[in-house]
Amino acid sequence: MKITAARVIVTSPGRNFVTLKVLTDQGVYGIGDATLNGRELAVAAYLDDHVIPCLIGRDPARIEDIWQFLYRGAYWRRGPVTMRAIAAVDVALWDIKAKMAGMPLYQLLGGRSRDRVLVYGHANGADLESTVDAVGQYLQLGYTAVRAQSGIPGVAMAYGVGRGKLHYEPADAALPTETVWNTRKYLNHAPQLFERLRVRFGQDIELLHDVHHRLTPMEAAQLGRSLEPYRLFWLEDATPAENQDAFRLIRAHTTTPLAVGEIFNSIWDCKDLIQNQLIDYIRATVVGAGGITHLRRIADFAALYQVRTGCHGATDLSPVTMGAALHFDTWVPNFGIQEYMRHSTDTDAVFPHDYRFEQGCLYAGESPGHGVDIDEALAARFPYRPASLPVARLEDGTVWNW
Ligand code: KDG
Ligand code: MG
Repeated sequence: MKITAARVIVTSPGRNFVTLKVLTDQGVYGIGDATLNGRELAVAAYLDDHVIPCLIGRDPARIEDIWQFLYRGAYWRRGPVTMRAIAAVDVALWDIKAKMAGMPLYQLLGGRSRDRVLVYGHANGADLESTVDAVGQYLQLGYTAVRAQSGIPGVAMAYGVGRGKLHYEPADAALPTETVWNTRKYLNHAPQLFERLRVRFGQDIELLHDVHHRLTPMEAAQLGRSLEPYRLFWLEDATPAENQDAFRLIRAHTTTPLAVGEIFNSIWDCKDLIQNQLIDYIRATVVGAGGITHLRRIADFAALYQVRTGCHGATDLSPVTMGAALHFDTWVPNFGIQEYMRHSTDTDAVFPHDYRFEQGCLYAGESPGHGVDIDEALAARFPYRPASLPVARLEDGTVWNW
């Protein structure tokens, strides 16, 4: 069996996606996601110029060898652009292998570890009351785990507050929108949100919160401690993770569970946090961390330290990533939770898929492969539109972590 061609499809059915389609001499093809929010064309060029020419003529069954070739062979290892390109190839090859075997992907990975995949939705509102209402709407839809983000009085455009009820798209303009951040107001406000949520909805639902890298380690420790009465499922990205030792300080001061890793792209980003048990959930995902082949390695390593998975699943990860992640989640023994931000109806139409939502859980489909395709004719009707993530500044003008 040989790879005969591969092409990159860039489409924007409500937001931008980069998709790789790998074709073979047996008529079977595979699909992989390579979307990198705000930097889509960089990955498309990397695939077109440097990766696809190396794939032609190779045996698509040699997934591990092709992964090593693209990773070690580039000499310049890691990085979001390279690793997303490798992920797209890897997921497309797993798709081909599973289609050739006539099996859903989770069967090839080792079979089911669970019946369904617990997901969390994204509730947000401009103020406390509307955020509490938004959480209520998610519970009515059947969710049992909800991430809550609220607007903060005096902070224009706080992180996580969207313009729609079920969708949140931060990449809102061709050039980055500049937002303003105030840590003091946030630290005063966040506990009030979770106090209200527990009073209104009780103790049995799972609540999550994303700090989105905004705090220093000591501020994060203070927040974790002030949220302890509300028993969060996790507090995410409490401080930037380049300096992983920072999490020692947070850990020393709070029992609130910590999640990190949506911007990680290899096991080397995760290693110290995991082996020093500084986090509880690892957020690395299929598209971000080199595909199924590499994410599996991260998850197995994390299992040694009782760290569980919590794959990133915002809308900038295409349905192809969601499909592949659900097969991964169905198999992985140390599963924690899967993020699930719903895609728009246009996105769902461009990417026909067989996963489905029911009662707060997603179910991987049973069709051979990862169960997600791309309608190329429809995709062509949604051309690429430049869209950048925002930038944050402190009130004095200092650039901060968005
Ligand atoms: O592209 C950036 C988004 O994926 C990110 O802001 C979403 O933090 C996020 C999350 O937890 O889903
Ligand atoms: Mg996040």
